[in-house]
Amino acid sequence: MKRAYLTAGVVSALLALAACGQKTETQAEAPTAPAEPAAAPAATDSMSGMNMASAEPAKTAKATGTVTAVDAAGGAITIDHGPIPEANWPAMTMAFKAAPALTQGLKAGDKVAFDLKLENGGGEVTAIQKQ
Ligand SMILES: [Cu+2]
Repeated sequence: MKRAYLTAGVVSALLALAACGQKTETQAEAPTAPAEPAAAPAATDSMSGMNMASAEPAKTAKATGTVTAVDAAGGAITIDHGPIPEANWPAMTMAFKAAPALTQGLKAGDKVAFDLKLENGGGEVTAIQKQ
């Protein structure tokens, strides 16, 4: 009887240890699981524009430039643009988001005038025409 009692005590102690071990693992995983879905949209966001992160509200601007690349499938156009004071940008070559319908018919070398929606340090072309 005494031995059986001891054995039961050892077994329950081992079970308690095992339960503790499982609990620790679960707790260690818990914080990382919810963090991943939250981090994913942020990473996508910063990749959609240039790495000039800012929390400024959306503004619009008009600019002119020369198309250097069109990525209709990727929804982007790269333009060697003149200064854009609204965005505090000097003249530079950069990629903008652009709906495929807007960039249809445009190709590298085209001189363009375009409207921009500025946000998060990047810009989206909302209208564009050849000059
Ligand atoms: Cu720029």
